[in-house]
Amino acid sequence: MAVLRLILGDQLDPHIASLKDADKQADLILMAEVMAEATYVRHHKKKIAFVFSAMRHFAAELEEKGYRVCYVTLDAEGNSGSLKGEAARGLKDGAFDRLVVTEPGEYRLKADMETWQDTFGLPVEIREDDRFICPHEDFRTWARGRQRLTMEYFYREMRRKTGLLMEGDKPEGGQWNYDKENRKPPKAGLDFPKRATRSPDDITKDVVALVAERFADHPGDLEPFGFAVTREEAMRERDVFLEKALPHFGDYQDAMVAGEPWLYHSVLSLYMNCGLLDPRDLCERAEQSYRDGHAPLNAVEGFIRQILGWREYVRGLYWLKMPDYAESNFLMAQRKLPDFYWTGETKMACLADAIGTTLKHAYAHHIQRLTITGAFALLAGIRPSEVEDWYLLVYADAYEWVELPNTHGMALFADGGLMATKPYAVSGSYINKMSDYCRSCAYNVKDKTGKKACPFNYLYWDFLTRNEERLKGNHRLAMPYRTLKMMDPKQVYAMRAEAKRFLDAL
Ligand code: FAD
Ligand code: DLZ
Ligand code: SF4
Repeated sequence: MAVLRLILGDQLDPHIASLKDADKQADLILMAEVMAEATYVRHHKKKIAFVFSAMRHFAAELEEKGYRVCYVTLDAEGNSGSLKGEAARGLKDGAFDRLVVTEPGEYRLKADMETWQDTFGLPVEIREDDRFICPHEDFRTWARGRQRLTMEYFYREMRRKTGLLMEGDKPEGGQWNYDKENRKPPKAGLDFPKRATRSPDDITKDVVALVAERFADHPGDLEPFGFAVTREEAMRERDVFLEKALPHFGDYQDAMVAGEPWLYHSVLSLYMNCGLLDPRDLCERAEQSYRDGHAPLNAVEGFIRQILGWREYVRGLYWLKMPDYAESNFLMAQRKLPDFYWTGETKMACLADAIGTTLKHAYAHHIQRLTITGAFALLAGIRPSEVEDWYLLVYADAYEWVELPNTHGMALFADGGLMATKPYAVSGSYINKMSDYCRSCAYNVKDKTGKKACPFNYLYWDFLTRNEERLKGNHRLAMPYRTLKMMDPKQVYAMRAEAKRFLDAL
């Protein structure tokens, strides 16, 4: 008999596992816009518009390829509001003897799906998502028996397995990792490539109107809406990146410039994560760019490491450690998320820019996420679950498999060091070195105490003092702890008093 095949909003790939053996005549492809997915956190308006528009375009792509598609819009009559409800409606009339779906990227939904078979009284086949380069079993095998799950070793194994940037069994150029060459501060006169602007087509216009009406209370700017929403458009974004930005990607990977959201970053995560671009293909194209002499090795290796290394690694870690992973709170952080995360209204120029960009574009680049919004939340001791919800809802590329390890593990050290070897705690001097933010800030980056002192400075030392018992054994923090010991206790006291005043006023 025929099969009902459910495709989720981040599975927009014609090669997705759930379509592999589809019978175009007999089977039905089900896609549904549902309130449960749009509101389990209050997603940024632009993110919802992106997902819905890309879903609608993908449904049209499938129809063009000859599939029978049932697409349920948010306002369709009878829309039950949940994926389970829509699957149940699809199966109700007895036309199908089986439901096939590709595993979702979030634990909560996977756990829900595992109950469907009992509820429906029909086989529900949940297939592994083979868009990822490292299957679950390979990650489990790699992790087995290791005391530390160091990304760098995982990455080397992935390089060997895929042959990407390899010369026989040796890494291209003799080194596995060129990160040391990828930390240049920004300098005046850098010419960042322009990104494509496109006018929304009728499908996107409809979706934008729908989101404006139904999700008016969600955070973020809905317009102007300029994301690619079809595979073709996403491929154009990819090509612009490979041609114009990739050659400089490495050098300025850690740089931040006020008012410049994209720099030399790819801005492709949202397309990879929803299925419009294939990560493997992207790595191969980046490698080709190096082989053609178009982009240098430090740029291409840096870019491939982010995708083949970090992206695959966080996904492996998420599924290996969930659901307990989300529960840890190693630093016992309990403070509420400050209101300015929702408005960007703060005198701290670095946070105002990173949050402002986020609310405007549903995007911020990695180093803003890690060393500005992430580091502030770490230093201020914000409760991990609140920070995680924020990251999950504000970014167009955010799904829990990738958001949670990055926030919980990398930015907040809430897992006690499973993922990061030390907390990414930064003081003002790091931000000043890697950005031009401090020049236009109301605070003085050189000051550690006093009304004008940069909050990152006293919060940094307060963080180290407050967490000394938990962190002093970390050898990567030996130097700052030595410096702390040598500081005048009166100065430490004054910084801690300043930190308390600041945090109490948040
Ligand atoms: P580029 O700088 O151009 O990097 C190229 C690609 O590498 C990205 O598109 C992405 O696919 C991959 N990549 C780079 N770093 C990472 C990483 N640490 N983990 C996984 N993939 C990576 N990324 C998401 O895709 N979704 C998230 O929800 C997300 N949340 C994050 C939360 C925090 C606190 C931090 C510190 C990082 C988070 N990241 C997340 C990782 C990274 O910041 C984004 O992938 C990146 O900023 C996306 O922009 P880009 O496409 O321009 O990336
Ligand atoms: C993010 C999202 C949103 C906003 N809406 C939908 C939706 O209406 N229908 C759907 O199938 N998927 C949506 N998604 C993506 C899902 O939330 C995503 O598939 C899960 O979080 C698993 O990664
Ligand atoms: Fe941020 Fe401090 Fe620099 Fe201001 S002075 S931009 S708060 S690091």
